Amino acid sequence: MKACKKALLLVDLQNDFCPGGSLAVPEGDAVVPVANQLQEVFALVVASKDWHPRGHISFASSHPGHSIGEVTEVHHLAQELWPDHCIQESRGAEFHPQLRTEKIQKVVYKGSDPAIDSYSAFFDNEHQRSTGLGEYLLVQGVEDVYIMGLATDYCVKYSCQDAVKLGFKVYVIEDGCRGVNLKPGDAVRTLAEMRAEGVQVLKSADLVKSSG
Ligand code: VGL
Ligand code: ZN
Repeated sequence: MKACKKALLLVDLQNDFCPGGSLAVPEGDAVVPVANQLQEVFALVVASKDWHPRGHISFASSHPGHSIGEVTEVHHLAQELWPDHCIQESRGAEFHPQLRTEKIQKVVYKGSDPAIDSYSAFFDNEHQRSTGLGEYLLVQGVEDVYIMGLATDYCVKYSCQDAVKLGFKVYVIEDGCRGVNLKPGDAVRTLAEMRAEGVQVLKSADLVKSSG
């Protein structure tokens, strides 16, 4: 197998995170063409799917008396409470219909433990269990991971942080991400935080310009 130094990671490009979905990220669908274009310049493309059972711990509906957008505590970790979303096998959990998927070589599923949330594509929020993505990338010889998707301030952020911890060189594609922005400015602040943590912030044009 040929070693592939670079990989593109597409985070949670699912219907529920796009306009019309249950946890719609503003302009979430605007990153789908970016994902399709970037896939052309990567030999290795991987993706994550948020994949929750009904009654998942991250759903406000599982916490009577609490509402969407509140932050509660689960096993001593802060847990944002969300609308029901990305229910396993539902239409909302499917990739956006315009996303090209034929080049995606591995899809990892996260958030399937009913009692633990998983923002990162690599580990659950308690760092108890790996999705297998880190191991997969290492076996492929990957050193550089380029990350984009939804949402900047949650799953993209946690995925970038874990990728750095695992020793990858990490790039985030700014125009390939959109934020939930529970608090105004969250996504912008997240990008600044990531820069400070060693993540390089790029634009998709930096990667595709030479091939046009
Ligand atoms: C996400 C909130 C809840 C994400 C997933 O993909 O950023 N956000 N579950
Ligand atoms: Zn989720």
